Amino acid sequence: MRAWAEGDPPSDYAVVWKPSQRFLDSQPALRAMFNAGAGVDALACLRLPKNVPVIRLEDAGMAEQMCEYVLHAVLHHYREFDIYAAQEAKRLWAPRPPRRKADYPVGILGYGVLGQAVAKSPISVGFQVVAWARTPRADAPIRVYSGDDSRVEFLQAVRILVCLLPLTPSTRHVLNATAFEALRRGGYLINVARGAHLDRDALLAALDSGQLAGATLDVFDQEPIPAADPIWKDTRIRVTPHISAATLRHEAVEQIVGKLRALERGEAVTGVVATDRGY
Ligand code: OXD
Repeated sequence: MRAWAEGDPPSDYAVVWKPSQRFLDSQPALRAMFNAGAGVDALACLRLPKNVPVIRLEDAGMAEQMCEYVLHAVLHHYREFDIYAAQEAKRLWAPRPPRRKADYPVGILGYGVLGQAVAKSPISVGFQVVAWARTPRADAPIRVYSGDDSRVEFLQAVRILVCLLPLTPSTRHVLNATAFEALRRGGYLINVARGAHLDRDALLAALDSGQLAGATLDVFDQEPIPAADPIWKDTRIRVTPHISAATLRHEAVEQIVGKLRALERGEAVTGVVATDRGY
């Protein structure tokens, strides 16, 4: 195994993260390519070697981190910790009336490996959770709305919306004015997928009108966010630097090695990207 350098002989397998076209063009003998993350959207604009399976990471330690991040964001909003932090800064002792979890149903947009794991954590502390997926999930333990026709119905059932969709041409700007309008009033957005899922102007308009009460964003169109971006100062939006679920070296290597061995034995592996679908 080696770190690729220009002029190296072709490899049988590659582990990539946002590879260059130059690298791909220099690999005529690949048997499979492993993506060192869950999202494969960075590959979409590249010319990939033909008939070479692209295999993405599945969980590999990301689900647990995602659960922690989302549960923290849900509770932070629900328990109004931003308001208490502002009160503390003013030495203000002012308990607020308790909220009811029944008024804060959580919706998971995207019910893949990570979505299914993340759905469990708000349930464990008493929230109602529903999900939306492209295809029906008959055996899911929660209600899963499926297909484009049911997306508005799903959003109408939700106050806290968590985006975990893969980024494809059909999910770009899926977090838009129509989606925010459909949520229960005073909704809350948590985006841990990709910045391009979000129509930022629509988010700001929904925050201004009160349709949304706030947002926690971990992903952005441009990362890092430029220092001059007004989002840093918008107290309605909590910003983190794409840390909701990092690729963990040990877990990722273990998964890739396991799949590589399976491929060498001629066995099928999971996590193979359907390039027509984009994830
Ligand atoms: C991923 C990511 O796709 O880290 O794994 O965003």
